[in-house]
Amino acid sequence: MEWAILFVGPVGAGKTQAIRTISDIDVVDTEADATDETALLKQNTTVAMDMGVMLLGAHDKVRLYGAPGQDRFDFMWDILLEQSRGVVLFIDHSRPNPVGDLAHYMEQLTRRMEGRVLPVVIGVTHTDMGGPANLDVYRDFLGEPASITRRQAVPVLETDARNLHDVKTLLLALTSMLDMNERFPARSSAGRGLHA
Ligand SMILES: Nc1nc2c(ncn2[C@@H]2O[C@H](COP(=O)(O)OP(=O)(O)O)[C@@H](O)[C@H]2O)c(=O)[nH]1
Ligand SMILES: [Mg+2]
Repeated sequence: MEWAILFVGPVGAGKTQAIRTISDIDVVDTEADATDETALLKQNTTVAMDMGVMLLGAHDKVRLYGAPGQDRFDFMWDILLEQSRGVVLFIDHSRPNPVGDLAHYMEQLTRRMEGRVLPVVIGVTHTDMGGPANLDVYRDFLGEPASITRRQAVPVLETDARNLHDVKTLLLALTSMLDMNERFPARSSAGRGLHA
């Protein structure tokens, strides 16, 4: 089966890097010179999307999409989200307000998912570059379980996007959640399920 995972998060958080780290094919990217304020942050920025592919076991081919970082490519989000079965949200721990970034992206995801239930995992990057003492600030913000997935907690994992083991661990968390959802589907309405 062929399916997709969407990587989202602030510019510079590590989306492109993570896809490069894990992809089994050469990453298709559409990096171009940034012409606006994001140029101040990075020399190049992802203007449309990145795409990699991860082969999972003998049967699954997982497309890895990196969402564009610039607001004017916002419409891409909905298209990519529509095609994806799960989301990896990268938070750059060293940014001035990483919990604010988490709040922003969770809000965006909740709004755009419009009732669909997609598993989400958080990869906290750049912990080697400063920031809060530990990851509890994110877990405290999310509470348990986070409303975005309704019945699933959102794992928060320290991730260096350059490190294969870290990226694999993050994706393993996500695929385990998908697996659980398939084995134990949510009851679609009260009264059905056990005795249906
Ligand atoms: N120091 C450090 N650098 C990282 C980490 N994760 C990713 N990077 C680097 O951060 C830079 C920006 O990552 P990139 O994938 O282009 O960000 P994107 O805008 O989210 O696609 C790249 O040079 C990455 O190699 C990390 O945990 N620590
Ligand atoms: Mg990028």
